Amino acid sequence: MKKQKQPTKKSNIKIFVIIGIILAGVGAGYGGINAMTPVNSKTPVFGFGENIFINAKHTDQGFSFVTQSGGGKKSMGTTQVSPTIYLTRDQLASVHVMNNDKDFKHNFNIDEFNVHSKDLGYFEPQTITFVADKTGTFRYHCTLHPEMSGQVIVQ
Ligand SMILES: [Cu+2]
Repeated sequence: MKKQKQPTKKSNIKIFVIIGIILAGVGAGYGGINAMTPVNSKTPVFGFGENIFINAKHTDQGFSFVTQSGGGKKSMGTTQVSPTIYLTRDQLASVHVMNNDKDFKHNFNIDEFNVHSKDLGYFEPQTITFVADKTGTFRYHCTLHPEMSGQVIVQ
Protein backbone atom coordinates (compact mmCIF):
# COMPACT_ATOMS: atom_id res chain seq x y z
CA MET A 1 0.00 0.00 0.00
CA LYS A 2 2.71 2.49 1.02
CA LYS A 3 4.75 1.71 -2.04
CA GLN A 4 1.93 2.83 -4.31
CA LYS A 5 1.40 6.21 -2.62
CA GLN A 6 4.91 7.49 -3.28
CA PRO A 7 4.73 7.66 -7.10
CA THR A 8 1.28 9.28 -6.92
CA LYS A 9 2.65 12.24 -4.94
CA LYS A 10 5.47 12.74 -7.35
CA SER A 11 3.18 12.88 -10.37
CA ASN A 12 0.94 15.40 -8.56
CA ILE A 13 3.90 17.74 -8.20
CA LYS A 14 4.68 17.31 -11.87
CA ILE A 15 1.13 18.30 -12.82
CA PHE A 16 1.36 21.42 -10.65
CA VAL A 17 4.61 22.40 -12.31
CA ILE A 18 3.11 21.91 -15.77
CA ILE A 19 0.01 23.97 -14.87
CA GLY A 20 2.32 26.66 -13.52
CA ILE A 21 4.26 26.79 -16.77
CA ILE A 22 1.07 26.97 -18.82
CA LEU A 23 -0.34 29.82 -16.68
CA ALA A 24 2.94 31.73 -16.93
CA GLY A 25 2.88 31.31 -20.70
CA VAL A 26 -0.73 32.47 -20.98
CA GLY A 27 0.09 35.45 -18.76
CA ALA A 28 3.03 36.44 -20.92
CA GLY A 29 0.96 36.10 -24.08
CA TYR A 30 -1.81 38.22 -22.64
CA GLY A 31 0.71 40.84 -21.60
CA GLY A 32 2.19 40.82 -25.07
CA ILE A 33 -1.12 41.93 -26.51
CA ASN A 34 -1.92 44.66 -24.01
CA ALA A 35 1.39 45.95 -22.72
CA MET A 36 2.89 49.04 -24.24
CA THR A 37 6.00 50.96 -23.43
CA PRO A 38 5.51 54.72 -23.09
CA VAL A 39 7.91 56.79 -25.18
CA ASN A 40 9.55 58.22 -22.05
CA SER A 41 9.85 54.98 -20.08
CA LYS A 42 11.63 51.64 -20.37
CA THR A 43 8.98 49.77 -18.47
CA PRO A 44 5.95 48.39 -20.30
CA VAL A 45 2.64 49.30 -18.74
CA PHE A 46 -0.73 47.58 -18.82
CA GLY A 47 -4.08 49.03 -19.61
CA PHE A 48 -5.04 52.24 -21.29
CA GLY A 49 -4.10 55.78 -20.51
CA GLU A 50 -6.05 58.99 -20.57
CA ASN A 51 -7.04 59.52 -24.19
CA ILE A 52 -6.30 62.91 -25.71
CA PHE A 53 -7.62 63.58 -29.19
CA ILE A 54 -6.06 66.46 -31.02
CA ASN A 55 -6.25 67.57 -34.64
CA ALA A 56 -4.05 69.81 -36.74
CA LYS A 57 -6.14 72.34 -38.64
CA HIS A 58 -5.65 75.02 -41.27
CA THR A 59 -8.03 78.00 -41.47
CA ASP A 60 -7.90 81.56 -42.79
CA GLN A 61 -6.46 82.55 -39.41
CA GLY A 62 -3.58 80.14 -39.83
CA PHE A 63 -2.55 76.79 -38.45
CA SER A 64 -3.74 75.48 -35.11
CA PHE A 65 -4.30 72.44 -32.96
CA VAL A 66 -7.93 71.78 -32.07
CA THR A 67 -9.78 69.17 -30.07
CA GLN A 68 -11.21 66.46 -32.23
CA SER A 69 -14.86 67.05 -33.01
CA GLY A 70 -15.68 63.34 -32.87
CA GLY A 71 -18.22 63.66 -35.67
CA GLY A 72 -21.30 63.46 -33.43
CA LYS A 73 -24.17 65.95 -33.53
CA LYS A 74 -23.42 67.07 -29.99
CA SER A 75 -19.93 68.17 -30.89
CA MET A 76 -21.10 70.83 -33.35
CA GLY A 77 -19.51 74.14 -32.49
CA THR A 78 -17.48 72.82 -29.58
CA THR A 79 -14.11 72.86 -31.30
CA GLN A 80 -11.49 74.26 -28.97
CA VAL A 81 -8.37 75.90 -30.36
CA SER A 82 -5.05 75.09 -28.66
CA PRO A 83 -6.76 73.19 -25.84
CA THR A 84 -4.87 72.90 -22.58
CA ILE A 85 -4.13 69.29 -21.68
CA TYR A 86 -4.54 68.58 -17.96
CA LEU A 87 -2.92 65.51 -16.41
CA THR A 88 -2.07 64.28 -12.95
CA ARG A 89 1.45 63.22 -12.11
CA ASP A 90 2.43 59.70 -13.19
CA GLN A 91 -0.71 59.41 -15.27
CA LEU A 92 -0.46 57.42 -18.45
CA ALA A 93 -1.64 59.44 -21.44
CA SER A 94 -2.24 58.50 -25.06
CA VAL A 95 -2.24 61.38 -27.51
CA HIS A 96 -4.13 60.64 -30.71
CA VAL A 97 -2.99 63.14 -33.30
CA MET A 98 -4.69 63.57 -36.65
CA ASN A 99 -3.83 65.97 -39.44
CA ASN A 100 -6.97 67.52 -40.95
CA ASP A 101 -5.02 69.85 -43.20
CA LYS A 102 -5.21 68.98 -46.88
CA ASP A 103 -2.33 71.24 -47.87
CA PHE A 104 0.36 70.95 -45.18
CA LYS A 105 2.06 68.35 -43.07
CA HIS A 106 2.05 68.75 -39.28
CA ASN A 107 3.63 67.05 -36.30
CA PHE A 108 2.99 66.99 -32.57
CA ASN A 109 5.64 67.24 -29.86
CA ILE A 110 5.99 67.54 -26.10
CA ASP A 111 9.75 67.71 -25.74
CA GLU A 112 9.90 67.10 -21.96
CA PHE A 113 8.08 63.76 -22.31
CA ASN A 114 9.88 62.61 -25.47
CA VAL A 115 6.64 62.88 -27.44
CA HIS A 116 7.45 63.37 -31.12
CA SER A 117 5.11 62.37 -33.91
CA LYS A 118 6.29 62.06 -37.45
CA ASP A 119 5.27 64.64 -40.06
CA LEU A 120 1.70 63.60 -40.66
CA GLY A 121 0.05 63.86 -44.06
CA TYR A 122 -3.62 64.55 -44.70
CA PHE A 123 -5.85 62.38 -42.51
CA GLU A 124 -2.88 60.49 -41.19
CA PRO A 125 -3.28 59.51 -37.53
CA GLN A 126 -0.65 58.67 -34.93
CA THR A 127 -0.99 57.65 -31.29
CA ILE A 128 1.79 58.33 -28.81
CA THR A 129 1.68 57.07 -25.23
CA PHE A 130 3.70 58.66 -22.46
CA VAL A 131 3.82 58.95 -18.68
CA ALA A 132 3.33 62.39 -17.16
CA ASP A 133 6.24 61.73 -14.80
CA LYS A 134 6.91 65.31 -13.75
CA THR A 135 4.74 68.19 -12.62
CA GLY A 136 4.74 71.60 -14.23
CA THR A 137 3.56 73.48 -17.28
CA PHE A 138 4.92 72.28 -20.59
CA ARG A 139 4.39 73.19 -24.22
CA TYR A 140 3.11 71.01 -27.01
CA HIS A 141 3.90 72.24 -30.47
CA CYS A 142 4.40 71.57 -34.16
CA THR A 143 8.01 72.03 -35.23
CA LEU A 144 6.96 73.11 -38.73
CA HIS A 145 4.64 75.93 -37.58
CA PRO A 146 5.68 77.79 -34.39
CA GLU A 147 2.19 79.29 -33.99
CA MET A 148 0.80 75.80 -33.41
CA SER A 149 1.28 75.33 -29.69
CA GLY A 150 -0.56 74.86 -26.45
CA GLN A 151 -0.01 73.91 -22.82
CA VAL A 152 0.27 70.63 -20.97
CA ILE A 153 -0.31 71.10 -17.24
CA VAL A 154 0.70 68.22 -14.97
CA GLN A 155 -0.38 68.54 -11.34
CU1 LIG B 1 2.13 72.32 -38.26
